[in-house]
Amino acid sequence: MTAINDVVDLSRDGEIAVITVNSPPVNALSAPVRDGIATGVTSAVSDPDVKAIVLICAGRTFIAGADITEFGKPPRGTSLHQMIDVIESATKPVIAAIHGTALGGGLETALGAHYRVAVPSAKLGLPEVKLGLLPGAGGTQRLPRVVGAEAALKMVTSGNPIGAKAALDSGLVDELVDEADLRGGAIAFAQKVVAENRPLKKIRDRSVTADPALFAEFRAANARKFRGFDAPEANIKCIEAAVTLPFEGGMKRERELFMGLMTGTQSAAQRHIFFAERQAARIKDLPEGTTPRPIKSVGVIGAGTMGGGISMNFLSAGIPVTIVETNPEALERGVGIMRKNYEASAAKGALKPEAVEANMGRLSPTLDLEALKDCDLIIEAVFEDMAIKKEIFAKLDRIAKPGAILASNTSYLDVDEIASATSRPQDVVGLHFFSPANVMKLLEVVRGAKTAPDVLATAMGLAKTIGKVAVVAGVCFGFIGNRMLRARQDQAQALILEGAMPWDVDRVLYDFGFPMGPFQMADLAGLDIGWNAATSKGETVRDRLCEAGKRGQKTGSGFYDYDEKRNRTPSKVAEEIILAKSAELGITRRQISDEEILERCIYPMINEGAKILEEGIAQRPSDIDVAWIYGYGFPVYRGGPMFYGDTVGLKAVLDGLQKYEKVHGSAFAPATLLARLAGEGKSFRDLN
Ligand code: 3H9
Repeated sequence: MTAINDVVDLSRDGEIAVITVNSPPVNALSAPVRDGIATGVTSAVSDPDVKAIVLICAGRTFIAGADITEFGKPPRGTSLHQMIDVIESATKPVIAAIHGTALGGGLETALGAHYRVAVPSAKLGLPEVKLGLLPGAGGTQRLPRVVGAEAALKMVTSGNPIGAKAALDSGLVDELVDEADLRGGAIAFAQKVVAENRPLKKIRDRSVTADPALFAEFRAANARKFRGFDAPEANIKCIEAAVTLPFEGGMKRERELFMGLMTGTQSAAQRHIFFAERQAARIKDLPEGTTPRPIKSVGVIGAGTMGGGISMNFLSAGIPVTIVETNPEALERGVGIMRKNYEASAAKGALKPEAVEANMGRLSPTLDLEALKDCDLIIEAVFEDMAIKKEIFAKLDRIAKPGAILASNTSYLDVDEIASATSRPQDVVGLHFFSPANVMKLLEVVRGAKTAPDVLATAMGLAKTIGKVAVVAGVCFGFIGNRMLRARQDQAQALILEGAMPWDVDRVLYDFGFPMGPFQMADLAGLDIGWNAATSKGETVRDRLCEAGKRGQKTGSGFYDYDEKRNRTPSKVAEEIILAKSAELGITRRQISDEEILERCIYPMINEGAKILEEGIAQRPSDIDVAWIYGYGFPVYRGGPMFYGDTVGLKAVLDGLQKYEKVHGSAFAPATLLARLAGEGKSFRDLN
């Protein structure tokens, strides 16, 4: 074996040269990897004893893409295009041997090869769209030439990989080889190619056609999903180019569109989130070598919407759950809803039919809290009431086995006070799931003053097991997400009393990229959350809507009126209530611009985020971004509130806050940290 450089080796197996990339963790195409592959191929081609070349990777995966950390830096070494050209124009067959994930530039590399073999568990995809990009090394031109324009459109715009079997069926992979022996299988395949004197198949020489209507139909069918994003449209244009232009023309178009995305703010935001999400899993002051506690069984208290959704996460991950309720009807209802949710997923094809019973079979419903005595983790998901929570935790302290983790799903309450009801505050942690808990990806892990390091490590590991993105938060009212949400809600309420209408505020935030505005969200959640008919004083617009029986979508009206199909129209009654309330408060209503609506909703959130950082509630600005993207639908192409603040410029945010502070007072008083960073010409990203 010859080492070409630190990350690429060249070896021989009879007449077959084997180029092995070994660049952990994911064999990304850094400059040394590109140089090494190009040199390896060139040297194998010039070796008269070599008849074919296998390109394979060591470690957990085939090449998982371009090296994202190189983006935005000056180019070094062999470019990806040059490297793929060397492979494709090799005069001896090159066979890519794929395991793990061949993604992005990795799949583009494999598409440059003349043949591809894969193990059955391999996955192949072009995920660039998820980074706000498009496959910029020929992927958009070569993929459709193999799998057809329609399948290519789906792959590049969703970014989702396909399995090896589907890749074989579509011609993307030529042969599946034994899972346990990729190298042996690839070499045997190469020998076959040589023995049969198979041609050097260059994908670039193929052509692809498509019904011209395909593209318009595809755009129309996905308009909602692609709303606000630049990358899907650029990807579609590239596939269009593949069917309308010769290969070189298509490559040129791909390059232009790639550069447009690469230099834009959306891709910068989406790449920020890629790394932020991974960064969030790291707890800064966790002692090295902290071992998580094993979690083999989970108890959930409360079979309501949250308790049911939380349970589903563990059941789906193969972890048995004991769910406890106080009355049989509520238990039966809760369990029934979980089953229905699983059945709905199976009907949509998102879940294998047999998984419904397998998942439900792991659930033990009970009315007896004592049944939790053997659980490794117990999550309380009852009503937001401190007295009730403390009573439950005192009971758990008596029931739970030593070392069990006791968690609360509280969204606002003081986790330290809850922990004080037990004799083991070190085992208590907040696990704040977001509704619907089986769907939303965020998990806020609330760290109490006494929470043990191994409890935190367990929570972070468990989040990964159940497919969540975890963000650590300290104890304060509303933690990271809801505390910032409140800053926005306060402004939304103020704006409708000053002159805007709920539908104006909703439209501005929808256009910004949120899936819905605050009033639509309130109608969806139910206006009567936290409202009490007996004690209502009709102080807020919301109180009055509730008093008028308008409690949101479930009653057919709230801020909006809803028809049977849940189409909404602005509510006249809501409008009258708002106008009356403004008059009572002596407010002369005025025209409020969209710009003001946006700034007054978003800047206080950024400011609150700065306070959260100052107080050490969040570890880093990027954690706040992750929380808002995965828990509240902040548009990922804006990178989260803190990244957005950086994009606008902290000086501009500070100026905006000061301008509104003069008129509206202390709600806009700038955080010290924000003022300091703005004064120093810095950004939040300098703190990450
Ligand atoms: C592209 O290819 C552009 C081209 O079309 C054209 C250019 C001209 N680069 O996710 P994990 C790091 S765009 C650099 O925890 P997993 C990651 O940050 C690229 N680093 O593991 C992490 O580092 P750390 C298209 C990368 O097993 C570590 O590897 N490709 C890259 O859960 C482990 O990652 C993609 O978008 C990279 N490309 O999942 C694929 N990828 O340990 C992106 C990962 O310091 N990657 N790292 O935190 C993935 O989807 C997942 O990482 C993968 C493994 C599925 C591969």
